[in-house]
Amino acid sequence: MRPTNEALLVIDVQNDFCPGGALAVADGDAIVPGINALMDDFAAVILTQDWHPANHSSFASQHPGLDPFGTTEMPYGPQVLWPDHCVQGTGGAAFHPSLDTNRADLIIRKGFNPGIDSYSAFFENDQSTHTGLEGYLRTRGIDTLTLTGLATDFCVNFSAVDAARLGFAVTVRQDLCRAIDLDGSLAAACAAMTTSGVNLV
Ligand code: VGL
Ligand code: ZN
Repeated sequence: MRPTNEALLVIDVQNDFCPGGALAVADGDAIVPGINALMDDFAAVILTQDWHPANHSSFASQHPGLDPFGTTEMPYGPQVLWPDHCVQGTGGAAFHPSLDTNRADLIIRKGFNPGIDSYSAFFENDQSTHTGLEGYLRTRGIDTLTLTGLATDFCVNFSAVDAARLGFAVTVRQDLCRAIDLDGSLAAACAAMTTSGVNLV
């Protein structure tokens, strides 16, 4: 068992990011057994859940004439447009049925504000609106994080970079993550994480 200053953060292991889902990540479900096993090493396990209203502005369906996987300009900067996914209360937003959610101390939902996406577990995409996770971790005395989940190049990447920027020691278990890999986004994410001081293993 790891010391109590460490937490395992499991990012968005939800049906819509697994094969058959609305925004399926290749092999996304393959990481579930390894994540479940890793939970046994940690006194603190935290899950995140992408949790969008049906009219979320990151959905291409809300932008007539624009297609999924294109980019648009939002007040807070460029935003990739996605297929409708992880709509609150739907089966697609539910955790993968094999994920051991019983071990979770905290489930943090993100992306619930219709006007702004939230890749990171710490900040919405304006990079200033807090989700509350930082305060939770600090008040529990947690300063060291291991990240796993989906997708490596979006929500894992943004969460890892923000955590490092906030001063947490961060390790990303690449074997327990899978990527969307849109136009080189995986390579760019790995470079960004490394530059930020994230330990990619
Ligand atoms: C994610 C795209 C849109 C993720 C969430 O979990 O990586 N990617 N929403
Ligand atoms: Zn999303």
